[in-house]
Amino acid sequence: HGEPKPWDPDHLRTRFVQALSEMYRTEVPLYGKLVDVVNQVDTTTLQSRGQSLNDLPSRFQLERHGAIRLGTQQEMRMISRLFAVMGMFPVGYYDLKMVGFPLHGTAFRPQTEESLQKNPFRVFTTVLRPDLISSPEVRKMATSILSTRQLFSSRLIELIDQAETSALANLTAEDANNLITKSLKIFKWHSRSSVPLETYLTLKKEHPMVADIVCFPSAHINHLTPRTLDIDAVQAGMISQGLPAKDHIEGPPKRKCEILLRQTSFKALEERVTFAGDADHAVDGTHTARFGEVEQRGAAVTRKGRELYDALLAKAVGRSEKEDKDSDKVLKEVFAEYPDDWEVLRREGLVYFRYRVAEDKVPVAGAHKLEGSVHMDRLLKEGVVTCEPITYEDFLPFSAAGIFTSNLGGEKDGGTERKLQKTEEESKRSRVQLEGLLGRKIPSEIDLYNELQTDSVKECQALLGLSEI
Ligand code: OOG
Ligand code: NI
Repeated sequence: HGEPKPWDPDHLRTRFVQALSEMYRTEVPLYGKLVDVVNQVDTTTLQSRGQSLNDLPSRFQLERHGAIRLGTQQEMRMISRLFAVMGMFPVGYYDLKMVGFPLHGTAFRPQTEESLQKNPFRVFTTVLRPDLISSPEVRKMATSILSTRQLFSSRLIELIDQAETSALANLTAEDANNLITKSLKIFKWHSRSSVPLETYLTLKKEHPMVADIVCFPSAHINHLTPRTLDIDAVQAGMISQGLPAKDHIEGPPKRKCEILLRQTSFKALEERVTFAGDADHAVDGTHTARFGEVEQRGAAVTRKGRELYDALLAKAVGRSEKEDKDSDKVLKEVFAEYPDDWEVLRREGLVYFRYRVAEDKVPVAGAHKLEGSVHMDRLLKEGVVTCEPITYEDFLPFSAAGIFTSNLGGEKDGGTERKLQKTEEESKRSRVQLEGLLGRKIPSEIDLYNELQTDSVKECQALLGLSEI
């Protein structure tokens, strides 16, 4: 093996998330507490399986996602170049207009199975859309303040430039260290606002997100989320340790076969901020933005699986509003309709799977009995091929938006449906805008999972010398 090369994208990404996690631990001590709860819970969970933390695949050791909100197109373009150096590329389009935020964005993450295996760190990255700021004065104020912000130092831009070209070969380990330290500055919290309190309050009145983006010299990371094996236990642990946890886990209910993403969080902190003073003296105030979150990841679902998930979630929300019943209980009842057995989920095409030829079944040249076309069900039954669900690597920020729109969709006059269509078309347009800005298509996450599954079937086919599976 040998030492990883300092400019290996996977290696840079791992170093970066390590550094980011350390920084966030000192900035938000509650994050550190949360990580400790997660480690305790995971250790206990593994003990009950006769395992220890060291038995987890390496990707689990420091699995995180973060979120940042950027102010301008230039910032978005530059961050996409920085993330590419770390082996992270845009996946999935998220139009936050649907939840009333003047933002849209994508998740930067590794795309290949190999990179994901090493470290699946992902950053949910949004950018402000000034066209969605309703007041022309506020829009002007926001864009003018942002126009002078310098998130990226000139040395960092130089390093990114070099990394993108053949000059990469000349970059040293020290340059790599520099890239990490200079990048961290972009995500760092600043308790000193770049604007006077009055400006902050005007922007906040338009939308708290606008103030959060515009009033600070950095694009502070607003949360960093560890992955856990048992989110219900973490939730209980947070409450028993006095962390300000929210009282409800988002996403699907607890199941035998976990799908998609279950998340919970502790509430945003009220932080002291010094605002630029009118005269010589600064003014003290506060800002709430940064919070802690934890997640449990399950299997990636197919389009059909996602449609069923969205439909059941909407049904559950509708019912718990009408019946005024405990929403977790209703969720559990409604999701009884979602198959909870891996083989059923596989056969019904609800979940994506990674197929592999069983180790002892890889045929010695010419010695296998199979020929031509064999059905996957038979290969699995005979133990020639094994399969495991593919992990969901993405986000679900629209669970809430989906619920909202389908509730409206229940109206009989058809007016809402028309409105929704318009939103979808608008969404398509803004997606194309973001793609233009990034200079590349944003693949849908579902297409990527589908490709992974198809490739794994092809791999089995080739190894077994079959013409078709
Ligand atoms: C959106 C963050 C989305 C998640 O876990 O769904 C996200 C925001 O910037 O507020 O991190
Ligand atoms: Ni998050």
